[in-house]
Amino acid sequence: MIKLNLTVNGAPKQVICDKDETLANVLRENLGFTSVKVGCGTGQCGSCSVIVDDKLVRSCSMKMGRVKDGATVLTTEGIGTPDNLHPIQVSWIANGGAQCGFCTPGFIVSTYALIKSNPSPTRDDIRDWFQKYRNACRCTGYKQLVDAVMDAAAVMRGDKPLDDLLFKIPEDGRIWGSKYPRPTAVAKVTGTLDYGADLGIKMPAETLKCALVQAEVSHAKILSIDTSEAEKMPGVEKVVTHKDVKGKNRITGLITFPSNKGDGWDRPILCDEKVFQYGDAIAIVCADTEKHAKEAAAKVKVELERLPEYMSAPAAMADDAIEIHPGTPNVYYTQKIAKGGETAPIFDSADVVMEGDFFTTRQPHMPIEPDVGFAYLDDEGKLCIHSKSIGLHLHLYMIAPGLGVEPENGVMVQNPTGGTFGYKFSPTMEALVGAACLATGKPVFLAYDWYQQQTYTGKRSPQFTTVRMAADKEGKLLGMETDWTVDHGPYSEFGDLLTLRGAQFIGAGYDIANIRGEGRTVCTNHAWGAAFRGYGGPEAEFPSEVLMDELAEKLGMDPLDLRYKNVYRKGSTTPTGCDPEVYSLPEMIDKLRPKYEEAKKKAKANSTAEVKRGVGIALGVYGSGLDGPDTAEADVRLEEDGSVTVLTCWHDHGQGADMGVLGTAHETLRPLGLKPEQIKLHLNDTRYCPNGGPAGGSRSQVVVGNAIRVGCEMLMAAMNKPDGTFRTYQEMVDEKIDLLHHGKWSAPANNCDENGQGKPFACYMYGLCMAEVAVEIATGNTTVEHLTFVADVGKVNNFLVVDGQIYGGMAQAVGLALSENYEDIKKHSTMKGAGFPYIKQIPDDMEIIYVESQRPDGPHGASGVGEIPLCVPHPAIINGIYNACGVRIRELPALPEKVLAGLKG
Ligand code: MCN
Ligand code: FES
Ligand code: FES
Repeated sequence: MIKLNLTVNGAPKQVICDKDETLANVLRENLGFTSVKVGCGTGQCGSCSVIVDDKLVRSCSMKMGRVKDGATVLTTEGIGTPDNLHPIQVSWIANGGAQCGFCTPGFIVSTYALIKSNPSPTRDDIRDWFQKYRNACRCTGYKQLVDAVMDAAAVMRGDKPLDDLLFKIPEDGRIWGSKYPRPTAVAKVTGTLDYGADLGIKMPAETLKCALVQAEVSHAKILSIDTSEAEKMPGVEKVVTHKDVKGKNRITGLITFPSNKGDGWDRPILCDEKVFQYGDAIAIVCADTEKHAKEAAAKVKVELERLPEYMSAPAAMADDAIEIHPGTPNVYYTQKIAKGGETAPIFDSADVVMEGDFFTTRQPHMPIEPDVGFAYLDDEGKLCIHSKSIGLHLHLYMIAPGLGVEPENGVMVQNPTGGTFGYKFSPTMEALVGAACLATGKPVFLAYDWYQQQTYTGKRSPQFTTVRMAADKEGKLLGMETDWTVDHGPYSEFGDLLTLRGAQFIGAGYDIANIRGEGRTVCTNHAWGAAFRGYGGPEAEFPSEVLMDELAEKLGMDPLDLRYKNVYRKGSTTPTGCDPEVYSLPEMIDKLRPKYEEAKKKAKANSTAEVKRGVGIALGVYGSGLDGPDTAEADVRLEEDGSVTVLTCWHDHGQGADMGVLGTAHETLRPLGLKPEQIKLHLNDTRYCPNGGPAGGSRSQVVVGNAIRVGCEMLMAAMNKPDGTFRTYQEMVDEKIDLLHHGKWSAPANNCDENGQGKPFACYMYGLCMAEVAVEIATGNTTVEHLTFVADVGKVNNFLVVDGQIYGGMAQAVGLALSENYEDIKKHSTMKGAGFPYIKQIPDDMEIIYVESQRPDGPHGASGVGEIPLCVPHPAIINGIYNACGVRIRELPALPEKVLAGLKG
């Protein structure tokens, strides 16, 4: 142990700690400065940035032995507080810099150090700084962060009044369609918002800390689990195995379609008979400290019989492959698409036919915050689970039978969440802490480190897709044939629904009268397939959008002209045979065209022998909702002080559920003349909040938004007096009129049939992207220099949020196109190794053009936005690479060596 006297945020502090402890842990756990967030824990993300003796450091990588006695430390808490914000924090709020907010305190400290050393930074200086100090953000795409630094520096130099950054409510009192800052912004920029790991520190002292015993192979039979040595280790309360799990010990995958050959009960909470993938949890050690729990976990002996590991769909589909789940074939679901007439005769007689094979990767979600959760029994004996779940009611039903708990005896709460991008559509942590709590009867806490986050959470399912398109010589599409194979990993969870997305979205955006095809879901031993932003959209639209480019070349047409000729217009139908709800694609193309012509000229003029420049375009469509009559509920209550409380589950990944609820409710309640702060939010706790449904499928603005709208309208109708004015709270009470109103809304849609035909979504999102890229001929390295995104996401609730969704989604699409992967479990287990895009990989030059077509079924005309910006840019980038240097990439990611091989080939 060592003793140090430090000055932290101007106050003297004494710490006694191990010299090998990290500064991050000491600041967080010994001293309570939980603005210091630990993301990667290995110096790669900057979320733990603090200033030590005027030097910016990543505190997770600084051992206390290296901190000098008497050192001064500055954390975000010391920069500004909620009632005394620093200009950097004000600027972060004004520019929408905090989405999930997990990276925010680290960025704010880093910016503070930057402006101190350079009061007038250029945008490039800022980008160089964040690159050098490894400040990583997975949500924003960085552009709004650079905007925030520029504004903050201007204010600090005295070149701009701080007041310019403060939001002013317009005269009509309306915040819908504005840049009103999200309600959680102040807490995020001051580091005062407690995420799961911060709440864990503040749990009661008797809380047990958990460590997992995990598989280090991908497929094996479990012969025995010996916990005897581990049980005797210091501080150990219990080693929980499958024998302690009282229910079915399975998480149900909720099979969506009857033709699925599995039963959905394939994912163990704790492995009993078999290991199905690397990282599978075999036991949970519950101890007094995390250190003791981890030390004991290393002593659990698991005897295994190795089985063949099928790490890709083709391997698992081989004739001699054994069934991964005995009794269920590895190919357990097939989905057809049959629209219009047979395609074979069309292909026989078409003027032009184009075909290609494509592959999209096992893209990792890579939130900065690793998974975390805790559980306890409340005074009524109910099992309460707090986690990053973005589908609380759904997850309760998925895990309750496995745990042996009646759903009504369970409560689920979402913690403030540092990004999920869809991986938290799958419950895992929830079942693990639930099992540990029930087995010990004590509060339990479990946090993954970033390695566990990467190796033991679901991933985007890789997809092998073949597409054929037939067209006449004028470029009119006549027919399409498709074949797609989804590698869904070992667990069936939502795999059939994902496979349906191939039927719904390959070729989406175009009027194609005749389509035939088949897709299949395959069980493998690689990481299980979890929802990932876009859920099947990026996989489906990459092949058809790249093939459209190839077809244009064969026809001798410009790729934009070919698209313009074929996009949805009145009379067109989607691949599922229904009418689109709006026809905005022609207008979107019209808006892009002048920029496109300009960009092509610029690319030609700026190409050299060393660096070739090119322009690529792609378009995309994705549904806002879950298939069929997707439903949400919301309660709206009038309070004594005249304010209104909205209660629902609009789960917040970080996208801005708080702003979504506030904007929607405020717009609906405008006749009451409430100020935004008079609308209170009570969200994401199943004990109090009705079921809004999971925050997947970019559904919440449409579906939960409509439930909120209905609830607000019901309350106003109840308050309405015959003279058109509204009753006060007291009048409502006196007249015994209900104060609480239950809004419910179901989408006017139906499920697709076995041929993939139907009207699955009431609202869609439309995107058109232009990528301007540069390819270095010597290395094959691609730089995306400029992205333009034309978006129709309906009427926009909040522009700070929606801009941020689009920039951030595009940044993830750059990663998908060029660098991200999780295939090699070792190499891809770190942020750097997995190709996480830091700021210099993402263009600062990103432009958004809105076409706001009013949605008939969207609340106040809104559709969704979350996923469309990740469905379109990656094919645009790949098409841009071809346009630049003639190399056609059909398998993502377009790593430099692949492009180089193409250049040489
Ligand atoms: N919005 C708006 N106007 C519109 C449409 C949407 O202002 N016309 C706002 C909404 O109020 C909401 C946000 O945009 O704050 C996204 O709305 P929506 O598209 O309805 O999506 P959800 O709220 O259901 O969020 C989920 C969606 C999905 S599916 C994933 S995955 C995702 C995403 O959003 N993961 C994210 N965005 C993310 N953003 C961050 N920062 N982190 C994630 O993990
Ligand atoms: Fe410290 Fe990532 S750099 S947590
Ligand atoms: Fe940066 Fe979420 S806001 S990681």
